[in-house]
Amino acid sequence: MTSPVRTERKDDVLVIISDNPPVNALGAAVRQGLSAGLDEALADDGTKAVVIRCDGRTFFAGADITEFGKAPQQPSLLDVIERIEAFEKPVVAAIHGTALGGGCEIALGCHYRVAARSAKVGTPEVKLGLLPGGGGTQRLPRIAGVALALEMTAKGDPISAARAQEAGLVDKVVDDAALAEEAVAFARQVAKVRPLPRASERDAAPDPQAVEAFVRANGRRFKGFDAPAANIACVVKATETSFAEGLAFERAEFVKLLNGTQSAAQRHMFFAERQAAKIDDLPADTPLRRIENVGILGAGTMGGGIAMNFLTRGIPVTIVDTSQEALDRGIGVIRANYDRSVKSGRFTAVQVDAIMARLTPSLTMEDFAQSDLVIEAVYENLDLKKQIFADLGKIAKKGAILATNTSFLDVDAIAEASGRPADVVGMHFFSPANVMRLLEVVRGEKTAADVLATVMALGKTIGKVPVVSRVCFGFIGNRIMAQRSAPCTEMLLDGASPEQIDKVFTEDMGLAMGPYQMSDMAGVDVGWHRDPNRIETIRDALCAEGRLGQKAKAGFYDYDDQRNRTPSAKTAEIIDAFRAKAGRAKREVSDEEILERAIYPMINEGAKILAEAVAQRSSDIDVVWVTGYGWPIYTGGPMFWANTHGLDRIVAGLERHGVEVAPLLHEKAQSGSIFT
Ligand code: 3H9
Repeated sequence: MTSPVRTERKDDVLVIISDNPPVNALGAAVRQGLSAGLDEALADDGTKAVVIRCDGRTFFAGADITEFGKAPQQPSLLDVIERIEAFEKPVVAAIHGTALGGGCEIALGCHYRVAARSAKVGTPEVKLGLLPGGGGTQRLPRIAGVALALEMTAKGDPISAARAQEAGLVDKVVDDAALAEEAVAFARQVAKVRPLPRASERDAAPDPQAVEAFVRANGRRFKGFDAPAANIACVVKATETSFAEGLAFERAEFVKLLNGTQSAAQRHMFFAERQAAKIDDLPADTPLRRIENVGILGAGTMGGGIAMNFLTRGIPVTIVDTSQEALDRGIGVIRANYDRSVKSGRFTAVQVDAIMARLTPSLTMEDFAQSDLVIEAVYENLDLKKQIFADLGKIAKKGAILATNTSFLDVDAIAEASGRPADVVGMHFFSPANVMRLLEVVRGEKTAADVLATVMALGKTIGKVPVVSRVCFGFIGNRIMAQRSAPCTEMLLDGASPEQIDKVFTEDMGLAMGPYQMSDMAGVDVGWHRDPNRIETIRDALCAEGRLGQKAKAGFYDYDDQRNRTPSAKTAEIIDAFRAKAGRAKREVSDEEILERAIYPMINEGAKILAEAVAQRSSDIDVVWVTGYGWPIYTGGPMFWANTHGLDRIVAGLERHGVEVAPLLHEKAQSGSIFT
């Protein structure tokens, strides 16, 4: 096998070049190639300095994540980095694209770093539940100081070349096109410098205030995660001990994280998100339709949020609603959202004006005649949607894609009504649609291949994580969510409180919200029949009392003016009354029972969704729940969590509570296999 690493001689400078598409991950062959390149530089007296650079779209994007958990191959990344730093001739990193993780650590091991202006450097290992295990936690604070090292390692966001230069992480920033040449020239300039600057030989100044401020500022963000604390501990260690001891500490912490469930879950999600973009029966080269402008029907919260995704990325939007008032209100909300982004520094006022100029409000669907894609975002009513699609089928130009944002209705029925079902697809956004990353792409019976491929690609363009679902009630996400509502109501009647049930979801399982917190946020009256005299459920009773959720400062919980939540005596009274009416006795409900009755059925439904091929793969279900429903990434989504929790345990729990176990779940539990 030919090596992905080659060398080129530029007079007295040896350039070691990696070409390992797509992202120059530092797999064994690359590490061996780098080592061989150093051998060559060492053996040749004519070589006075070395440059390490990469071909393709990026400098090394990190260790090869697919190698984790497999038998280690020599040389290790740590060995290569140590060897670079100890090298007796100057080694210069020439950085373009993104120098990430192990890639950033290679650069830090080099004596000098030259970066292309558009380059970024970062240590995102924390997002994989890890820490930079190639000496990054020890070299970063030595070069850039504790505060930036904490930001980079424990949060994992990359920084620009300019910022890296300011912090001393990069010695020179050059024009992108001139990088290769400039790096060689720089190497030549420093060829005679001795002693060589080695990060490991510098001291890292302690900065307890920075550590304290950082921990305080990020407590909420890090809640539940193991890796941020380990990253922080390693950076602090760098200020307390020798480099060698710090490195040993880093190694031990890295191995601990690597062998833990959280990192396995986060690495699973890394690949799951990328896998979700692939459609099994669709060739990767399926031609795409051009989407240069978008029509959106409905200027409400959903329509407005959807519009922002396109506007922000330079795609013009025509937004239509039935009344001038609704249109004005919707546009006002969009404007206010962008104005907030100006305040936060994300956009300038001039940029926002340019964004808003791409928005064309209209009162007639006829204005969709030239739209490449029309997304319907009106309220959930099948007859209404069918009528709209019948109209759109006539108004939209040939080749336009017609999408519905329905969250549970029959996309096939809507598609048929249009008279051109091949052009129709579901695009299910999640609220707030300008923020939430999930996009469920609902593939109808007759959705054309190029329509599906276009919408998947467009989803990525607007920064979403698109996941394909077949048509069924609620698709992947809401169908699973629906499973928890009936058992939770039953448990309220048995004696659990809304706060106890929510606690199991949030504190124990790590979800962003429990069912009752979510209900209060969305509005207890969503889908309510609106007759205060018709009280058949606990929800009807809450609504009849005006307890409509956060917006009314009362729902399942009570709220103060700052929306702080407290348990409600009134809600408890309503539940007690329902229990008494049903002639049931109040009893203790354990947290374990809540887990078994509320969470296990969600897994059971996931198994049914897989068996019916509504989802292509179990990891797609995980992506839906992590990106759209607040399932914590560190347990890897419901199906990954189920694997780690034990499928046999889940089957036993379901049976204990009289739930019919999905055949696929049963089969897997019995055969000792897992969802893959
Ligand atoms: C590390 O470095 C540990 C060390 O500190 C210590 C070791 C001792 N490995 O994202 P894309 C694949 S941990 C293997 O769609 P983009 C990816 O799966 C690592 N494969 O492209 C996909 O495959 P496919 C720290 C990788 O342009 C393809 O490349 N580094 C790796 O949107 C294209 O990826 C990171 O965490 C990898 N490291 O974004 C950085 N990276 O085509 C992880 C990517 O089969 N990577 N692949 O689906 C990224 O953040 C993005 O890939 C990047 C490009 C920004 C580079």
